[in-house]
Amino acid sequence: MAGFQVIEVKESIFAENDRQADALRQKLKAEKTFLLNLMSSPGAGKTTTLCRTIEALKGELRIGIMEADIDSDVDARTIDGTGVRAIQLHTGGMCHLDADMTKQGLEAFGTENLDLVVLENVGNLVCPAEFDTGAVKNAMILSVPEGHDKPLKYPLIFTVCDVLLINKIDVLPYFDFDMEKVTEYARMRNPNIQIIPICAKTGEGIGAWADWLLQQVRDWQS
Ligand SMILES: Nc1nc2c(ncn2[C@@H]2O[C@H](COP(=O)(O)OP(=O)(O)O)[C@@H](O)[C@H]2O)c(=O)[nH]1
Ligand SMILES: [Mg+2]
Repeated sequence: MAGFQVIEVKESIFAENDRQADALRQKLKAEKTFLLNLMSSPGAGKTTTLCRTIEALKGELRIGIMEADIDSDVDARTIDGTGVRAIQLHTGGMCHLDADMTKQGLEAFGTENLDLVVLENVGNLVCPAEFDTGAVKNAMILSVPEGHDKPLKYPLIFTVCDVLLINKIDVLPYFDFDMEKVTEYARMRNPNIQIIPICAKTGEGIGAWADWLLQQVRDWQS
């Protein structure tokens, strides 16, 4: 027998994170605040989609946006221009947010009077998917230029997301992106995933997305 001990550090990090995430969800439930974790590659259209979502829902819901980035405030400035409250979180080089970082952000933000908080996670298809942030639902955006094979290459993020927005459908004529194939591959990972094609640039499909999100918030609050 080896004379040293092996400790599964990664497992214990995830177990502790899962406990914190569950505690955060319970607190949000008591406050009737819905937290959405929005993930994608950099440039897939998270901030643009959020601006459209705010336009569609700001008459119905009190919305706040938490922007997470390694080190910039570009997105918080953009959201600030929409008139809803925004906060910028800097991860200091980390490629994802965990439940404790999300909790710190929510506490600084003050969420008691908000119906919907969206966390724009750090742009990345790998690390953010590994950590439960405490969100009620996970959403992801895959944009047409990235290609329809991504559910095959980055399975975890498609497994943990409740809804997949296929953005930039305006550029479909220029790419050999196959909507049937992406649907098939995403459902192989997650048979229950909702798939909504959108164009954040023109607003096409945003109505269907906003309806889905509003229903989730109402279900959480009832
Ligand atoms: N053609 C097209 N461009 C888009 C669309 N949505 C976003 N973009 C552009 O994609 C780039 C990245 O968008 P952004 O929202 O910043 O992505 P993020 O990094 O995921 O937050 C910007 O130049 C947007 O104008 C879309 O539906 N169609
Ligand atoms: Mg952004």
